[in-house]
Amino acid sequence: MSASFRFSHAITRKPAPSITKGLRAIDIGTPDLDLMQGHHADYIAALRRTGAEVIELPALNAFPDSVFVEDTALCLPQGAVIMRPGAPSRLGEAAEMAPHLATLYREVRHISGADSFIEGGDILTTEREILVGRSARTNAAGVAELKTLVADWGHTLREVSTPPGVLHFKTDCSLLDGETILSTERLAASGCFPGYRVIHTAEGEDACANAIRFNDLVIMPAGFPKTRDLLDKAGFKVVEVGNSECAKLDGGMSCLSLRFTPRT
Ligand code: CIR
Repeated sequence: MSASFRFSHAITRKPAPSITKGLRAIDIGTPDLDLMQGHHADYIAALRRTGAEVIELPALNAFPDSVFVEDTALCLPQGAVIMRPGAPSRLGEAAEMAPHLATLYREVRHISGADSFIEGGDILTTEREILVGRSARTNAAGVAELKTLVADWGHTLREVSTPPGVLHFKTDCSLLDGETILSTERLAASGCFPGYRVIHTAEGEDACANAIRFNDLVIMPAGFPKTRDLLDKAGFKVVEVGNSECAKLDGGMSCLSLRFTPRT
């Protein structure tokens, strides 16, 4: 049982030149497209190193944030659910993803309520449950609709909170294995991980909480040596990938892919 971190497939989307207009909470500089493309290629190479098939979708210049494909869907073994992003400029990205998932899954469901908003970055799937953080992008109606949509697939959903000022729930945490979560202290302090083993990001390194466990690897942003050491010592096989450009747009390792094993 490791469906929450062992995957046969990933989907990514190339960054578009319009990435310079991507959403950001604070402007700390314009992302450099060339550098981002290099980091993106390294990220895809790391995913492929695990033996997974990576489907690379073409850039979508009409959607500046479309490289962050995670926000468009939730991929589960039984099927996929297309999200309704809470950022108005990102709503159309979900429709762009739907046909690709329809070729890979027998069943694709949709968050459809006009008042429902939910982004994949707020969803952490573990072996035992789906945690969804309410945030500025994910509201109660979105969470309730997702809960109903996944119930007959056998999934239990638990609503939690994303800390104020934090973009997504997974900005501050990642799944490391069936029972272990990497989390900032500020998120873990909310008590949202009862029964899990929690490894805290090292002091001053909250910005690396968004990592991914993908098959045998933990892929984390480069430049956080104390947390990297903690993960090494805990026995994880860590790969670092540059994230300086995505970080300017509040993006990290999970945002850049959908990870799944489709049941066809
Ligand atoms: C946004 O604000 O929507 C993008 N600039 C960043 C999205 C990051 N996605 C993620 O954490 N899943």
